[in-house]
Amino acid sequence: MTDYPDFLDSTALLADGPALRRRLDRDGYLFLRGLLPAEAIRAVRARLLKKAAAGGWLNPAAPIGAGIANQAAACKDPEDRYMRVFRTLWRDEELHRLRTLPVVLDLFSRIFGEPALAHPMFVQRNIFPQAGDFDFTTGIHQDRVHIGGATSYAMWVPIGDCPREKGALAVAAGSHRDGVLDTKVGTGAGGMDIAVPIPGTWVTGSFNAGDVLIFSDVTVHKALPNRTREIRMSFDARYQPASQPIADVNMVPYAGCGTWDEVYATWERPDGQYYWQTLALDVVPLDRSYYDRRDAMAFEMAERGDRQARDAILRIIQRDKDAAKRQRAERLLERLDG
Ligand SMILES: O=C(O)CCC(=O)C(=O)O
Repeated sequence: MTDYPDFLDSTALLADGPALRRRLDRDGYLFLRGLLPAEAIRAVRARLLKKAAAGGWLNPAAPIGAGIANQAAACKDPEDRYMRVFRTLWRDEELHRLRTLPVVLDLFSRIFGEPALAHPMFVQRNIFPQAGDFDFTTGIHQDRVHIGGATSYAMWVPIGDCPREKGALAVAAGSHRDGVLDTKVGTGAGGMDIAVPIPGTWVTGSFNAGDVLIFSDVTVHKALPNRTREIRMSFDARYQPASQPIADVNMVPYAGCGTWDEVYATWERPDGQYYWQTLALDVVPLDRSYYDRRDAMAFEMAERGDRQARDAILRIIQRDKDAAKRQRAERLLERLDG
């Protein structure tokens, strides 16, 4: 995995929207060096590390700035002990502002040839080092089933330098041409894995603070394992032409982080809050058929005691609106963990 070829560097095309668009359509991704100011990334890193340290995630014997994990606290989304600390990081106002910097919105507007919308919802990730009994490496997946709406593009940004061995992202170049692939229950994003051979060619690379990776919602991707002693911090935000439909799930804060009012109550400055409310957006329901299929499979597997279903079961408990389904999932989780 760490010997995958390097990303094709598209930084030289930065000013040329149509050329970026052609490359994105051809390869399914763009790797851009230094798009974001490294200083702004480092400042957010310092803020998040302070919160991570306060939550007990960092080794107290090392300087906070080194970001060395307290492996005894290793945890992952959506576990309670992860969420308790994570929500303080996700709510960080300077983190939110990074994804709507003019340099980012201008880039996507150039690529789309029309004004770009940054989805209000985005993900911030904290990946503890891989250890014998702990692994939080993001599995192989596509985003479309989780994001819905019109075609959207992710921007993946490590919060700090991220060499390959710290768990950089890898994409299967060209895989977007096969559209949405079949899924099965697994330990990948949203408790799903891809069920068919992966098309395309895996590429990856080492990131410096400020470098970004952009990819389409049908480009297959995964993370490399974090083999360092540090927590790998990153965020992934999504963008689309503002005139296109956006699914309702992208309009709310990350699950478990409260309402927008609760998020913004922790901010010191109002700029950047509710920026989407002045836009005439076409908000549509998420196509939930992929989740419905996942849930039916996960229940059936969990009834048989198959622990592969655990992540999907956890997600039902954390996110499903149907109380009866949540209760069934809780009973099954107890049995799986029993
Ligand atoms: O950061 C990761 O580990 C996974 C990122 C990802 O899957 C995404 O950006 O869609």
